[in-house]
Amino acid sequence: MSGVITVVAPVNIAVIKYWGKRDEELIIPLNDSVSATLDTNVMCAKTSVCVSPDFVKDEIWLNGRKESFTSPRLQNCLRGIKSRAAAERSVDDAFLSWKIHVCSENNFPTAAGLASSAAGYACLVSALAKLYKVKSDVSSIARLGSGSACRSVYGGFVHWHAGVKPDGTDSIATQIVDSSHWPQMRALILVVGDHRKKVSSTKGMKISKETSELLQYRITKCVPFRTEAICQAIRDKDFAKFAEITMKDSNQFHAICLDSYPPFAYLTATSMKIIDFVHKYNDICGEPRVAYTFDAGSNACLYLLEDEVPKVLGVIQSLFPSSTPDSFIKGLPARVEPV
Ligand code: 2P0
Repeated sequence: MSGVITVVAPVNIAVIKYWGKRDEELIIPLNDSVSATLDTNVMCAKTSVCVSPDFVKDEIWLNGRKESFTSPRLQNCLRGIKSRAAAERSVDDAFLSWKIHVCSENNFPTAAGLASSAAGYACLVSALAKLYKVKSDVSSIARLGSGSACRSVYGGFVHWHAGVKPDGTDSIATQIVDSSHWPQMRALILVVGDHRKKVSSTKGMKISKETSELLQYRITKCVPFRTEAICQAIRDKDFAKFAEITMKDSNQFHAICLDSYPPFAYLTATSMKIIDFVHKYNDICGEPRVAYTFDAGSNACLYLLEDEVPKVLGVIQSLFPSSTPDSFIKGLPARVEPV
């Protein structure tokens, strides 16, 4: 049996959202996106892999439950890594032919808009890359598992380039800056609900692509400029600019969900209360000090600088008296690291 390889990978939270696919099967997006990868010890997936000539079939356990290995996304990731390993001649043919056992777990709710698939597939592909000694960039392989997973392969702030090639080989993630670049940056996740979302991201993107005129406007007229501007704001550590673009992009993504036909909504009354609070807080400060962003779920991610955290937490606790320490998850940009 090979040694057991264990890797942890954190979630990433997009500030320029990925929404819509150019190619459904290869998971190639319609637009570029930008995210921050959170700290490994707050919200992460942990995956162990090993191969053996004694294993009779490929098997996977997710959060302690045995699952089917037949998922095309899972198969594509394994095939992608193995063919890369064969091209790089990093392991011998016998090793490549052995069956694999995978064991993966999350330390946060699955499928509630908390980017569980991003961390899960980034972790799986990073673990496989280590097992098969693949040295080249594997973000395009993580992408085959779940689009946003390609961004969790790197730490710090990350840019996923949509690419133009039909085979998706240029649809890869690159690091904008590493986690040491903006050490004051914090992400605060406000857990509004951990129920499973009604419309999956995959299904929602498909409906939006087919029906939303706003989506067409967004990918041509907004995202290219916003992406360039937010990358610059990150390099310049210009929080006000970063916050404005982040909030506008989240709002536009949720507007597209409503512009889809039939429409769907991920934001709840509590999410809207958080949006109102952030704008009032920023108005009182006279400049953006906090930015909200919401993925395909009701949970908020607030980006803010370290100094602001105690003040913001105090106001949130008074606005939501029933909140407990478990309602908050604090993180900061970090790297993917093997344990
Ligand atoms: C993002 N989301 O950029 C956006 C914002 C949700 C809203 O990436 O179909 O789970 O597996 O590629 O990656 C969620 O989409 O979807 C997502 P698939 P994925 O983070």
